[in-house]
Amino acid sequence: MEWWVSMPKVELHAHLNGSIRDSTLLELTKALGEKGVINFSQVEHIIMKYNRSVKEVFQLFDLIRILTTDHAIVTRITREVIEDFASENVVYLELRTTPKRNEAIGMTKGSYIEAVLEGLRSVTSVDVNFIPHHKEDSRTLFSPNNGSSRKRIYVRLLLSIDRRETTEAAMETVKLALEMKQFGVVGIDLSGNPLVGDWNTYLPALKFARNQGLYVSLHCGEIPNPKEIHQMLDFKPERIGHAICFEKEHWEILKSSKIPVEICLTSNIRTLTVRSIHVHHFVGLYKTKHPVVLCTDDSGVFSTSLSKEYKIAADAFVFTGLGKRELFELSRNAVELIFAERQVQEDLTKYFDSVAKTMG
Ligand code: 6MZ
Repeated sequence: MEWWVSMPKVELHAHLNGSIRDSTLLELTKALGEKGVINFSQVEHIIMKYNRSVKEVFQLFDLIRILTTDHAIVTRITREVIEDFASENVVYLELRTTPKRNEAIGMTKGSYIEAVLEGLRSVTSVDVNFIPHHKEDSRTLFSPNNGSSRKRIYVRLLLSIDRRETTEAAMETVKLALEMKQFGVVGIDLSGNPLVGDWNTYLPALKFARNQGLYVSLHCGEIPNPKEIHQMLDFKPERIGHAICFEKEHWEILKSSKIPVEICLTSNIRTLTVRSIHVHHFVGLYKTKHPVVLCTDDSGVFSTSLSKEYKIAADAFVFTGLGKRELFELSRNAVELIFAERQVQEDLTKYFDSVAKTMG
């Protein structure tokens, strides 16, 4: 097995509905085509297209939203996504998803998340831990006496606020996240089409989330919007995703506030927001020891995997001395950036330490 596959990895920026297996997406599209809900030949090229502008990516997400028509499909997709990440040795996955309401099929934001949880419960091929630890329970997923030889993965959830939503809708999502804390919801993400919406719409809900002890990660700087980037950095989220269209003053604030950045190499190249991997801002951040973590964003939509992202980084940035050992350290350091409770962090740290020893 190649080292980038066998190496334990931490995924902190993965959208559930962007991570659907190609085969499942095609199957769902065909099924709806047969029912006459969509015209398969008209949407096939959207699914199959390789490079997409930001606008086209969000057209694809709208199509995917039509495909996830019922709770059973949400459950299935969740199960498959967990299996896929675990199969490539992702040991901690923070999965984000937008709770959806669809009255026509009796779906509420709450029942959508229930379906996601059902997906987590229904995984049988790998060991999944998604319920936060009780203090008195000392058993951990990676303790040497765990006895399991199967793949093991911690999963925690972030609930996403879509930029199309109103303040009330965003608040509803935060309240749901609070109710679901006991089932492994650790924070809130702000995502969706960066061309729509206004920061001040989401701010009350994000402030409320923070006051109630939820962590916040923001999609920041996917398009040039200097004022919003400034406002987001002023909010001091626990992490940000992307950080692409930053100007000098933004870099300065980011560096001094040390907000960790979730880096999505393939996603940025495929959405044409970064010209070439060789000019990607990852290198500058890495060299200055800014906290960064490699992530997939949408492994289905962009035909990638976390292993591939590590391999791409190793190939593209070899001149910075980024080899197998350095990428292992990058992955290990990501444990510091997770939103799960202390016990999970400690368990993962011990696990990474034990793997480091075998690397010599
Ligand atoms: C912003 C993105 C995104 O929530 O239905 N999403 N938002 N930028 C990106 N980079 C390209 N990739 C995905 O997963 C799909 C949703 O995640 C957000 C979009 O709102 C998309 O509809 P869920 O599970």
